[in-house]
Amino acid sequence: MVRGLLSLFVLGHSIKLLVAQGTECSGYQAKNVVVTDSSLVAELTLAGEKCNAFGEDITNLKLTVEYQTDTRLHVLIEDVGLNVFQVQEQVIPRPKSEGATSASSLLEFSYTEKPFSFKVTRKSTGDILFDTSDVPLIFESQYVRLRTKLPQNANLYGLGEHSDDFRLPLSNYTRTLWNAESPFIPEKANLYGSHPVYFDHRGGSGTHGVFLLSSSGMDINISQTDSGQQYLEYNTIGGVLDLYFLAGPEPAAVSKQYAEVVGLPAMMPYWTLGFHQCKYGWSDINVVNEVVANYSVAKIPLEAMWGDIDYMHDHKDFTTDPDKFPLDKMRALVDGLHKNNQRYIMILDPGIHNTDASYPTYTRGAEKDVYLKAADGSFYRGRQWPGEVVWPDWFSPNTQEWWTDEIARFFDPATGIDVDGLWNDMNEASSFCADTTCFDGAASRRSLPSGHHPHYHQKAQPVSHNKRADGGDKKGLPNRNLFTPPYEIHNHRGALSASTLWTNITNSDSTTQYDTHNVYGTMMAHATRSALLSRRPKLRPFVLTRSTFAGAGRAAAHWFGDNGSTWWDYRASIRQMLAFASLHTMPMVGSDVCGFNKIATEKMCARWALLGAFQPFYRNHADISAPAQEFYRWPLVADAAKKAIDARYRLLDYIYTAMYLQTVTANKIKGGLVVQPMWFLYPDNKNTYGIQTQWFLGDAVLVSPVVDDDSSSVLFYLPEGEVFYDFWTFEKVVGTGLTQRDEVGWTDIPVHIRGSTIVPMRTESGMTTAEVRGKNFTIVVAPGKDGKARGMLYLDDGESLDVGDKKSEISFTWDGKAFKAEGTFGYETDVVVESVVILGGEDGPKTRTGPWELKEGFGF
Ligand SMILES: *[C@@H]1O[C@H](CO)[C@@H](O)[C@H](O)[C@H]1NC(C)=O
Ligand SMILES: *[C@@H]1O[C@H](CO)[C@@H](O)[C@H](O)[C@H]1NC(C)=O
Ligand SMILES: *[C@@H]1O[C@H](CO)[C@@H](O)[C@H](O)[C@H]1NC(C)=O
Ligand SMILES: *[C@@H]1O[C@H](CO)[C@@H](O)[C@H](O)[C@H]1NC(C)=O
Ligand SMILES: *[C@@H]1O[C@H](CO)[C@@H](O)[C@H](O)[C@H]1NC(C)=O
Ligand SMILES: CC(=O)N[C@H]1CO[C@H](CO)[C@@H](O)[C@@H]1O
Repeated sequence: MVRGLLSLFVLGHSIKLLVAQGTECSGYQAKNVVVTDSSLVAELTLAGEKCNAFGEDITNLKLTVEYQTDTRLHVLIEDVGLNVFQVQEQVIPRPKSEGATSASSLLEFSYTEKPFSFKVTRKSTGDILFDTSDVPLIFESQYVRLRTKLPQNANLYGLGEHSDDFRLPLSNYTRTLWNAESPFIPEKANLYGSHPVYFDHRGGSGTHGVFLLSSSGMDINISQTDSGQQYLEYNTIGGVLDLYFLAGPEPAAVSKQYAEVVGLPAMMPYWTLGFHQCKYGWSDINVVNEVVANYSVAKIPLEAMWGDIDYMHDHKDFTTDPDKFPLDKMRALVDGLHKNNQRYIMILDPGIHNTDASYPTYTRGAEKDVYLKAADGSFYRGRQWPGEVVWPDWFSPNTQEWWTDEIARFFDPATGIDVDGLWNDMNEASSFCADTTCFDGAASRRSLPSGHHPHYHQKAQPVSHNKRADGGDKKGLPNRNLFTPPYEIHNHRGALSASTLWTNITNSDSTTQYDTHNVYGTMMAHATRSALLSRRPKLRPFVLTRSTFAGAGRAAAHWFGDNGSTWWDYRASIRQMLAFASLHTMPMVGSDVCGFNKIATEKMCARWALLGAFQPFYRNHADISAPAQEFYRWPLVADAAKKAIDARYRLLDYIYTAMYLQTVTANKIKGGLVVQPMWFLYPDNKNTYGIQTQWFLGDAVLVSPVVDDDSSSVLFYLPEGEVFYDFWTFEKVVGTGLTQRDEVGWTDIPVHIRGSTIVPMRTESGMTTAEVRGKNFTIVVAPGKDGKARGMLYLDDGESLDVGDKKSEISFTWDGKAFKAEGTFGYETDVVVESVVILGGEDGPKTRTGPWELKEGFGF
């Protein structure tokens, strides 16, 4: 008996393995195919027996193919009953078809009837971009598998959030997407966000993108078959196959095409490009005041101060600690900052403390019924910074109103704290609950050592969750095991529900956390943005979020979470920035400068101050357990920071212009991205494909920092024969490939201006961005090999949500002899262009002196 059971179990196991390899599943058959100029619709019916690999096969599917634009092809495979969960429109409003046809499209869809498979081909080259014929499609209640063949040595990027190589490994590699609090940003692990989009770069024949619009937990396996065929395979635990193919063919065009699907990133207020300082563990308000004063004494520009959870009373949102951070002193701090044109930003966590009868935030939320519910209808509870907490259900109809009201009350300029932006942390959502007994357990620490994660060891229990009729409402199939699904994704925190909200709880719109887990943080960021908008309807909001999902850039900026003060993390910040800014269309990103956990050393912090100054979001932040690391703490770091911030602030309008271009669809300038990897600009040059320690800020400024531990040497790449100019000396440099530079000082960072560009710079920087806005411009012309150059300057008031016509879009051209500035000049300013500097002349740079007003075109 026992033996029989055992062999049955072993047999079951090997069937699962065969099934996972796809040899046992028969796939689908396409029938009743209807083709029009712009679309194809077909029925897909299970072609054989159900194989029930990890759940139950769904017999009838519907395929819809739509040529939406000439560069975007949409392929949707969904259940005929429309019960399988699909991401809510409020999370990602679906892009409309713009009337492309199969004839006008750059892409072509073709299919095989049985077993059903499809191919996407680039017409101009005949290149097969996607081909699912290797193994049959599996579409089950709790497991969906789709595999595509890829070329050998493919150049793949994306599928964040991760801290792995920027160009993804091709063997035995799994990208798990399941948002998780991830101290120390471990390698080969799911981190705080989920971005199921990859870029496949095929050198001269073009770049394309593939976006799977799914918030389901998944393992994306990238490897080779036994016969050596390269593949990428989606293994999701639910959802439909909602695929967008983006044709490029230029890499930056793929970024723009992706943004058109998930939403263009929000335009940032000008001041947010200043330097920010934060620390968890500033013990009281006096210390915060001292930090502000010490930056001023050290003459290091400080734009914004941040309040971590220290300011709260017992870590409760919307409270201040009466002894350490009393409200009157907080108000005085913020007043003082504002008088100096500085800013203040505060943290809010999603967990709301629920056991204190005199905590009105909780009570008001309870009255409005905004919290997630447990099986018995009571509020679902867990443990977070304040102790026991409940969590807002961002899909509940009253949640926005409650959150907006709490924000309006607490941050009321007349009676509360007049913040300039908000920070959403712990919103994966992170729970300190390791198991069901946690309500009487002790509070955990924030920074669990990696490896020390709570695992559930609970038996699988089929959970019947179907309180509604078979509605065809895309809200999730009934009768699934939502707690311990049969296919186990490689969540580095352990079980699906470990250290987060239980996946079997139901949201108020009757979807479940099982399907919506990965959008929780993004929903919070959207709610926070809306609250800030109703508080100050005319101003652009600023929200920083830890957890993200595809399209989160519409609402928020992002930092890379709780990294460490190590050279490894310093390097990781570059590849993480490249992925978020250029692929995931979230340009306002950066890591905690000088590192969050552990001890920052003087030399490393000096290098990081320089590196951070050339990344979009520039904030120094450290953990409570880490020693203070403000830039003024060490002379070397202070010098590095002053030099770095001076350069950044002179480039502020150049960066702001790139930010503007990334937030609009216009294709006025090729590129128009805030950060680009080198291969975006040299797509034919194979040497650039793997580079992850250099980047372009905008499309002119190439940054090549020292990256080796405690080193003074750097090996960087300047493409052969291309013209560059040293940013610091304006000296002309012709690229010779890999270039070694030794004795790079601790306050130095190699930066070049790419030939053929024009960079508008302020003549001087200032202690705040407000001061910088009063400085004049000098326009730096960097001619390319052909002697020509072009660039752009965007100007507005820096903060209005809708600037209307009050903006200037000025394009600059240099044809080798004549300089021209033309465009629109709707933004009124007294600031002038003092001079135009033409680099690369026989006897060095030539300066032409103005002044020219920024009221109309000019030239010489
Ligand atoms: C995907 O890769 C992971 C990790 O290597 C592996 O455990 C899992 O079985 C793979 N999934 C499938 C369906 O092969
Ligand atoms: C595949 O990767 C896993 C996890 O990184 C590792 O344990 C395993 O040894 C690797 N297998 C091969 C064949 O390289
Ligand atoms: C500020 O500087 C003063 C004088 O150097 C020093 O005593 C104090 O510890 C510093 N405080 C902080 C918070 O940096
Ligand atoms: C989720 O599953 C756990 C473990 O089976 C169970 O204790 C809990 O009641 C379930 N919650 C809901 C909301 O179904
Ligand atoms: C800008 O240039 C104008 C005209 O040359 C000059 O009057 C003004 O003082 C300059 N502003 C600054 C801040 O240097
Ligand atoms: C500070 C710290 O622990 N950094 C670690 C970040 O994660 C990588 C990869 O797991 C480690 O190598 C670093 O040491």
